[in-house]
Amino acid sequence: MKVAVLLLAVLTRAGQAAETLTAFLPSPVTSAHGQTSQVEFATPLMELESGSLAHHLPAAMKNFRFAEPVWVIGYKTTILDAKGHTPPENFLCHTFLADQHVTQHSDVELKGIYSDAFTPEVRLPDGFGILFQPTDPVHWMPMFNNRGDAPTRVSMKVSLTVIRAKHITKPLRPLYGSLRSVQVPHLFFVPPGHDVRTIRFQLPFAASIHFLGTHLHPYGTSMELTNVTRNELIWRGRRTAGPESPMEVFSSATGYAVRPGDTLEMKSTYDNPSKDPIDAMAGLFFLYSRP
Ligand SMILES: [Cu+2]
Repeated sequence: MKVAVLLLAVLTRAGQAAETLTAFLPSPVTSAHGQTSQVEFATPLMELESGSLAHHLPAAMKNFRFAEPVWVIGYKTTILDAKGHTPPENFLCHTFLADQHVTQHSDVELKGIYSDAFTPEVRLPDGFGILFQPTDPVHWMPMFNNRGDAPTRVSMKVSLTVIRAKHITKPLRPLYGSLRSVQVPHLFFVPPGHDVRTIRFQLPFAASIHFLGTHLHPYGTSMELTNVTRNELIWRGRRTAGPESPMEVFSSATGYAVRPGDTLEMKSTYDNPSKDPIDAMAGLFFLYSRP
């Protein structure tokens, strides 16, 4: 295998710098669908003031394109301190990598992937990928939280697992994404005690859901998705252990088929053990295939 060096070629377009990702590192991930590669990038060290929530600074975002067609099959984010170590506190809110700025409240379909503090790594079900063409703009949006009393400096690093289209040996099925929050604006505050919020919506197309990942803040305990029309619980995601432990994800090669017109209900649960309101977000990131 040819060892490539990660190279960010800077193209000048209309006076603005746009990056083209042109090179790929060898990846330890194996796939029956072809040789995998790794693409890595990071923010600079970002200054986070005490109390900053869902903090997204323009200097941390990236806009780029892939130099060739790639299938994204995995996405991992890591937070590093100024010395390059993983800090004990949790400064990751959530991130999106998509062909557009990801909005929280629309029926917009996107090509993209996400991560958050309790789902820092997403691996697609086997046989599926998110296809990015060289013509697709790619926007990376990292968001930080600093709930501590002191300012801090951290960076966010991304490792994407991709299969370059020219390395595909067995076809992958494309997945498309959508994001729903229980409310807009998506940052809210939960009073002390038990807090349940629901929202109902329809998907405007027939789809099979293959992946569901949650975005919660500390003390969020579960997210549920129900097909109200069919009176079926699609999935309930909980913590894998205590209050700050990773969240479960829904990942299925078979998928859950949604018919046009089916009404879905999303439900979030928080348990705030303190005497004060706590910051919260509650959403589901969907990845689905079209029939
Ligand atoms: Cu958040």
